[in-house]
Amino acid sequence: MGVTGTPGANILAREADLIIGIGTRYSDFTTASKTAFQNPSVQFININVAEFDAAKHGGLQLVSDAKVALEELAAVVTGHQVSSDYEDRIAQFRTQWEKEVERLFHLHNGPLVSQSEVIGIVNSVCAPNDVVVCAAGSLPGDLHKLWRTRDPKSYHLEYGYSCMGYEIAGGLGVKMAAPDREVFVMVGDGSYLMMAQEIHTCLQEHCKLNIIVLDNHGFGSIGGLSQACGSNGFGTHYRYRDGGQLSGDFVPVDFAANASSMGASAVRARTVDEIRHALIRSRAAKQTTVTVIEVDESARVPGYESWWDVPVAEVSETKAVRDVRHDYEVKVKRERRRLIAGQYWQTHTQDQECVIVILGGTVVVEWGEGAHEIGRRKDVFSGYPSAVYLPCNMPFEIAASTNCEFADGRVPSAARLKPRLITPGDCREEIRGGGNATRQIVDIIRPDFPADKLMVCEVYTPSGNWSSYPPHKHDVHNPPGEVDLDEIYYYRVSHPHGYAFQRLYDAAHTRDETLTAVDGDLVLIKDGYHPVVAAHGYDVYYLNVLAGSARSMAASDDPRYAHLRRTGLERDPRVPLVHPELSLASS
Ligand SMILES: Cc1ncc(C[n+]2csc(CCOP(=O)(O)OP(=O)(O)O)c2C)c(N)n1
Repeated sequence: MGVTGTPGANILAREADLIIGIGTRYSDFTTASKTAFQNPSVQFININVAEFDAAKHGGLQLVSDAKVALEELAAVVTGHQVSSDYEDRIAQFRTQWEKEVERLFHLHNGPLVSQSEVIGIVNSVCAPNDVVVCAAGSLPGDLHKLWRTRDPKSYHLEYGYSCMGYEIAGGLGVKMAAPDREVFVMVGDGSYLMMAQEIHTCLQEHCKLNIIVLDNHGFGSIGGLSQACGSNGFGTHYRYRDGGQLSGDFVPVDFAANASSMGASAVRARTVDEIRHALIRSRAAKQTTVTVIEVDESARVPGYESWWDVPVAEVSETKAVRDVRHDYEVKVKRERRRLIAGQYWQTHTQDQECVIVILGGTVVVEWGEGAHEIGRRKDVFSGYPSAVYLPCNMPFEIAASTNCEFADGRVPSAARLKPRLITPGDCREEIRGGGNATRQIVDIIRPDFPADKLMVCEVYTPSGNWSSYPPHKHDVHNPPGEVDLDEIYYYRVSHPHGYAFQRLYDAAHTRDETLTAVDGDLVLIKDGYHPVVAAHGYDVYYLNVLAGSARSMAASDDPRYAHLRRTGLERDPRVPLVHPELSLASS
């Protein structure tokens, strides 16, 4: 499953309410960059010999040998049966996938063959206990999807670090460990160019390898990612530099001649039949052979029901990049770090001070001075917050008493201050503005709080009202009038259809843009003015975390709008939107 998984596996993982991880490190591939498990109440049981991996996703940790744990679990679930619909669905996914593999193995791609066709041929030429070895590029993902393993020790893939150059050296190691097995090394042309010289050692040690070089004239996988990021595969082809750009003809590399020069017997094969015959001869040969196959870079094995977090440039003059960035911003929001009732998260403030603001639910926080149960509101719209301030160098644990959500705000700090609990009763309320600029502020960490840099508050803006208004900025250190603070706005909106607009512009009028903020969005303000308005019909909450040149919230208004501070308008009677006592009522 995951980035290199099949559609059925990914759909089932997305919906599953229980994941049993057996020996998995929950890597970026496996978890589709933390987006693979979307069921809001999914739970994890992690069987692993490494505590570090067993703790991932806040899972129930079964630090154990997999076989022992599974035997014990099997006894516990004896008699449990999933529904026949679920079984049928799995069977259907499996049949559909078998068809897809057959399609990819027989693409009849031309004039060059596809990589998937080559994998199909190698798989069919291999005997069940032959070993396939690979490490980096597009091959490992394609092999994960397509290769049909028939013996537990016949699939040797270096997924851990995807280290280019491992392939031939790794194949040599496999052959030394299992001299009776035929070893098929599949290697991209990029990886081959990094470390082909171990062919020489194979000859020296009489270790026979079947090496298959798939030549797509460059870094096909990176080129594909670059294209997916709107960047057109820049610099990923082996092309001559031409007029400043790498846009000339392909640089011809004779891989067969290179391999022959080290004593291997080497052939080039182009068609499906030539490749099959070459591999059959290679398998029967006594010494290392290299089969060089030119493949069509554009005939890629697709991804299925999955996503990989490959960040896209935030600012670009290229429309394609801007379009892909838009899509990226939508998808990256599916990345989840969750804590549901009974789970816990152990972490450390390291070289930062930290505020944990409980957005909803109840947790037990512990930092070495006993356990503290905090959090009484159901969500941000139903009460005042509870929070914890933690200085640098502080290990701490958060255990969820109920399903919960919390914000973790941090800023670099070396100050050795005291941890502190902040209860709803410690928070101070302020109503700012009048008319349709009335909003409610709930201060959590004010400038006079004994923290190093952090300042934190929540702001409730009723539907249709303006907030952070008149527009103000805090980007120069000029106390007491203004100090230089960075600030985040973390938005929650009372309904999934709701939204706010936030205008970001600077005093020099070089930048002026308006963002649409929806539930869960986070906006970072480094400088300039940043007023907000809540769409009619939807109350808007944002959490502000600020830090900068002073423990002060001093800011300067945009002079054009400064007079609006004194309109004399009546307070909007809807404010306060949230009452401290609500937190108790909803506990
Ligand atoms: C030592 C090392 N350097 C860089 C990378 C990043 N990287 C991953 S795949 C790749 C290109 C691989 O090219 P090739 O072997 O031709 O395989 P293809 O992508 O064409 O399938 C690069 C540069 C890596 N995995 N390992």
